[in-house]
Amino acid sequence: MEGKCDVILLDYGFSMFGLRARIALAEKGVTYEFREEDLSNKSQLLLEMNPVHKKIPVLIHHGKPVCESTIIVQYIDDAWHDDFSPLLPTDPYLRVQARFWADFVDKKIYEGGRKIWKAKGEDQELTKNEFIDLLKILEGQLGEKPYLIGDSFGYADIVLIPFSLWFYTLDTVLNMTIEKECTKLAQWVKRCNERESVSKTLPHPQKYCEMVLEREKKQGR
Ligand code: GS8
Repeated sequence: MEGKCDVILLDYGFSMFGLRARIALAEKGVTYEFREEDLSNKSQLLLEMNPVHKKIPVLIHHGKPVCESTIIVQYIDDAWHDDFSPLLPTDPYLRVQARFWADFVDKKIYEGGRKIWKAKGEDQELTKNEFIDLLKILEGQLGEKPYLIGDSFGYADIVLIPFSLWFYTLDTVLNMTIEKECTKLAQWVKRCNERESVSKTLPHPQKYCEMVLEREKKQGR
């Protein structure tokens, strides 16, 4: 039996990346200690455990650090391996498919969303359309499947689902119509939220949206 102190998660607020680790830990039923970092005054522990990137999330297991959210989720799947709740499929081709789509989320969805917030005026309209196009690509991958890689919720879904908070926020604050235009994705979000690991970890989208607005106000945007 592992004690709570054997597993520590260094995290911050509702970071998209930290949420991935939290959902994976919940899927595996792992008890852990959650340590909130102050990113403007990082703890010595964070600097020691992630000297390369100095970023959250960091999972510390038996005193040893695992960094980078996608790697953390894969580690959680290996370290708490069982036959009932694998996050990655066993079939080698499906495994790489899961990794491919997780990589797509990191490279395209994350960057696409950030671009919208940074852009202004006409440029912003362009970035919004580009983002919808990216979401349509994800819908193509979903097809008629319940989850991104098949019948079960797993790695690629965990990597993507925190970004559903952005969808609601973009629709509300920047008058986008993601939910209306991407109905398949909206259904997938609903399906994921039926899992306790997701619904108990993600904040309510409205609450997240209010936090984003608060942050924007503070930054004078
Ligand atoms: C990204 C982590 C990250 O950006 C991952 O874990 O997947 N590729 C990494 N973490 C941010 C907080 S979330 O926006 C962070 O720790 N920033 C602190 C800093 O940059 O100093």
